[in-house]
Amino acid sequence: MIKELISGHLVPRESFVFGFADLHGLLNDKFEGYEYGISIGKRLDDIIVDDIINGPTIEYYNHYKKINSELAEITGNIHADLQREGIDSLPVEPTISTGDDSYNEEYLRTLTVDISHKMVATRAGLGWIGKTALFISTEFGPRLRLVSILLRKDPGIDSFPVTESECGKCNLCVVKCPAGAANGKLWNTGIKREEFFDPHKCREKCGELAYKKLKVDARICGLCVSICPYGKKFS
Ligand code: B12
Repeated sequence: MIKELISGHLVPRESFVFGFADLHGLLNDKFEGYEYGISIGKRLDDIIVDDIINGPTIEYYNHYKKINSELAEITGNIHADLQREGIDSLPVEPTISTGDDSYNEEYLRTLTVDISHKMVATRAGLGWIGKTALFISTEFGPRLRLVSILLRKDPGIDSFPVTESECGKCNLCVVKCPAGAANGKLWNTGIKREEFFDPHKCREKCGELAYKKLKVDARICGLCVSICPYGKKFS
């Protein structure tokens, strides 16, 4: 029943992936009682992503802002439908913005928010984490934006969590990263982000490129998204 309810909001259906995650022991106390999640990913436009191979473009910047609002609207609508069915849920924003209270010193120090959409996605069995810390979906590679909805009750999990990387020896994103943020180590659920990827180096370079190329105050690059062969495979 929940599957049909969600599917009804994902139009066109082929541009989306979704799955259910068991999050026991993975969320902090703020989310007490929420032990499950829905992960939703919306495919990015291939022409726009192919075009950022030499740096961010204004089309990419506008595209990701548009998908963020679309995903926020979709999760809001799913949440409302679930409430009507008596199912308690909590939609999580696609990203944070400068106007957000969580955009504070703690965030700037850790570059970590309360809910990692990538973690919900791996738990939902939708893919793994690549060498530049992107979520690589089995359907669209890293060419997607993610969002999550937390639930108190099991929605009917029918997949297995992914626990390790499938990037193997591929190092294309590591070499292409203009920040030199990754060291090539493979991800698994026991490794911390900082052991294979420096988010501060990435953020600094994203800010630099956004200003230089687009004259905007934003953190945007996307070269790792564009170069990944898993994404290209489907374009
Ligand atoms: C902080 C942040 C950044 C920071 C830091 C990036 C980073 N890689 O950590 C900065 C500003 C640099 C950044 C940049 C970008 N970001 Co950003 N960012 C976020 C944000 C807001 C929070 C992520 C966070 O809290 N990280 C903390 C760490 C600890 O968690 P994590 O990296 O999400 O996931 C780790 C753990 O969860 C763990 N893990 C995964 N599964 C499991 C399972 C278990 C059991 C355990 C224990 C652990 C575990 O492995 C992961 C890697 O170490 C998310 C939105 C969100 N709420 O998730 C978007 C998000 C990660 N960003 C995204 C994107 C697209 C980008 C950019 C490409 C932006 C751009 N347009 O150019 C760049 C490229 C970044 C890159 N190569 O990673 C997408 C990623 C999509 C994808 N395919 O992966 C997200 C999910 C936004 C979205 N709604 O889609 N970002």
